[in-house]
Amino acid sequence: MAPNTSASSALSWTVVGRGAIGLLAACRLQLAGNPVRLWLRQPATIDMQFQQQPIQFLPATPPLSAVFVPVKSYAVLETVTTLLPHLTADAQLVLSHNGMGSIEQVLPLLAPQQGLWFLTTTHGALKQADSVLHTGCGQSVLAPLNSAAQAHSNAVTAAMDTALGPLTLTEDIQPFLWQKLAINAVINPLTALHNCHNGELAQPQYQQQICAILHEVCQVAAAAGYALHYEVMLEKINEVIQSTATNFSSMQQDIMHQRRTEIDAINGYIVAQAARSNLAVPHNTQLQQQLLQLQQGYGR
Ligand code: KPL
Repeated sequence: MAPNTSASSALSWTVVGRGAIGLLAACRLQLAGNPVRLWLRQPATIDMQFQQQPIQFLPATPPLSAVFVPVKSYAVLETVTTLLPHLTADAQLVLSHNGMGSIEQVLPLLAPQQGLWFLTTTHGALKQADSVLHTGCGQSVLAPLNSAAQAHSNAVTAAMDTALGPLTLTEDIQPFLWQKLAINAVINPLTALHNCHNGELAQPQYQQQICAILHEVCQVAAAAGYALHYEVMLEKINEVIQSTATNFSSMQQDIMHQRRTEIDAINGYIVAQAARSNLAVPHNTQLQQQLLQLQQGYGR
């Protein structure tokens, strides 16, 4: 998609937090001439390096008109609630995280002219002490989630294309979220439980469990009205295992660093949706329980 730079400069962007994907987006936007500010728990000026260039981010100053919210699924509700009093009447919010379930929580909180978007990305980024590395060149899918978002489509689309493009704009994010959910439901908990690289899951001993998890996800997606083709998804999952073979998944990293994981928005979302449709999902249920136990072991 060709970026519309005049429209993107019409919005002044704030990025929430200092996670790797957020900083990657912030650096790319700022280098393209769109000044970005950071919304941090403790407001601060952040100096960092990106592609051998020094970049400085000033703390965000409300009112905020365009906010990229790349926080973990479990932090979305609290983050948006904190942002609400600081947003302009027609602010645009872009959510981006693994898992599902946040959109329906956030939509009712916004005023009629405030737009909500979701962006799902395959870019990889790694944060180091005072720099961010673009470790995997991916792409992103962006969707407006309400009519107030559609009213600002050009400006938000152009900015997100600069930040995390190449971008596909879609009217319906749900099929993309279900596909990503299927990939994360397999790779994330297995790599976290076995404390391994994504590539390890290509070993024969994991194949039966991968098929069982995916089979359940496909059943639940179908019951929710989104057909996921089992064979196609299995191929996609194997492609991601191959293409990210030497990477650790985000959930493996969360467990490794004793942080809370996104298990409730990934396998937990499957379990909750299955219950609504009276479906049994023993494999996803067991993974959710195992991960919750691991987290509880270190008090998360
Ligand atoms: O999204 C990911 C994650 O780690 O959260 C995958 C696709 C599994 C890549 O590691």
